[in-house]
Amino acid sequence: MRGIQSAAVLSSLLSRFALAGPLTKKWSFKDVAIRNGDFPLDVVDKLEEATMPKIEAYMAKKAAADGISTLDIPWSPPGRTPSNMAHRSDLSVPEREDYIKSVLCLMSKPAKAPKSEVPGAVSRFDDFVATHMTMAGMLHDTTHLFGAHRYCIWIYEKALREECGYKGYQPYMSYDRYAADPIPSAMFNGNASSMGGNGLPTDYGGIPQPFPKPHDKIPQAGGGGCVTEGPFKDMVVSLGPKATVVRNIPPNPRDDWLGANPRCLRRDVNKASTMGGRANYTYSLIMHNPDVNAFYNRYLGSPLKNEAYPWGLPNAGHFTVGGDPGGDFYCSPGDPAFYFYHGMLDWVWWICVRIYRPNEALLGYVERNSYWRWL
Ligand SMILES: *[C@@H]1O[C@H](CO)[C@@H](O)[C@H](O)[C@H]1NC(C)=O
Ligand SMILES: *[C@@H]1O[C@H](CO)[C@@H](O)[C@H](O)[C@H]1NC(C)=O
Ligand SMILES: [Cu+2]
Repeated sequence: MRGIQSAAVLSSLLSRFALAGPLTKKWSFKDVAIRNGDFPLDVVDKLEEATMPKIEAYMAKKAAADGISTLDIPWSPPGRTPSNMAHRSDLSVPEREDYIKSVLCLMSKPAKAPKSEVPGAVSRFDDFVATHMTMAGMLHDTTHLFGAHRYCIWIYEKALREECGYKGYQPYMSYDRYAADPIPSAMFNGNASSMGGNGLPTDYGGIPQPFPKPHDKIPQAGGGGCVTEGPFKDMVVSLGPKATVVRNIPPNPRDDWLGANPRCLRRDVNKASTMGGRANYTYSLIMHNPDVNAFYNRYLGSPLKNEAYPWGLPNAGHFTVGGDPGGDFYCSPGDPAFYFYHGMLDWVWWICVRIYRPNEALLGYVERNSYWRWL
């Protein structure tokens, strides 16, 4: 019982924007904001809407200065215009299944990484894990964090599209919708259109955090063992672990962690983590930290005083699934949920840039051309 108001509107939009040729009408955000009636707009969704006119104003000004129409702004890559960008929506069940099919396809194709360098990569999916593992130092420094992860999402999305026939774009998970109860959600309920279920019960003791007590760990939520339900129950995790948060994972045979170490996907779908990603936390991060140092400190988790869930947004995302490899700083893209929470972080960046640096917001359109929402 999903609440997309009109599936017909959705499919006509999809064919207009993503499948058919460029649209002749001037693009407007209002045309494409498809809403799921089960979820009222949260404060961050409203911020997104409220800041869209800044982009439109910037585009109009730029076009006027160049003496061209908005539709003729030179976009990169060439040929992309606001009118043929893909726009976000909440995906229908068949659309979610198409996405899942393409991820399974990537997992069934041989790796391209040279065997001599990444002997443990069993599939094309693992190439992206190996990239994140080997470039982690650069990907996570302050100046590169957002852009580098946008790139990670974009190259993965490109592989799903070009190598596995996926017609859509990488969806993000809207944190707030999962925060109070992630386990039965459309993302993790373990059915055929979910991103797989929770892990079996284990006792791994929670996830250490660099904060003072009582916030020195994200408490364990009861899982942490192998995922036994949903499309990824038979997935073989091979690379790593390098910095695992779960006990009893055999060490990788190579000291660069890139050897074959076949094992199950483990998760602890964790409400204590997701609660730190509620919309009011995200809103406060965006609106109350206008200088970049404050923003990064808060983003990366300097604890909010008197908050029960003070972990920053990235932790709220990563430890939504946690486990192995999701909870491993280096190997986390080895859980396909990675691209969903990083998609959310990327969306937050897009909103920040629109508020604080609107003339750079176009960069948001360069590498990622859509913000599709899973649900
Ligand atoms: C899986 O769960 C989602 C979300 O609750 C629901 O929309 C969908 O119909 C379910 N699919 C099946 C096959 O039960
Ligand atoms: C978010 O809302 C919750 C529930 O109302 C509240 O306890 C918490 O302090 C709020 N946090 C922020 C950062 O606004
Ligand atoms: Cu990363």
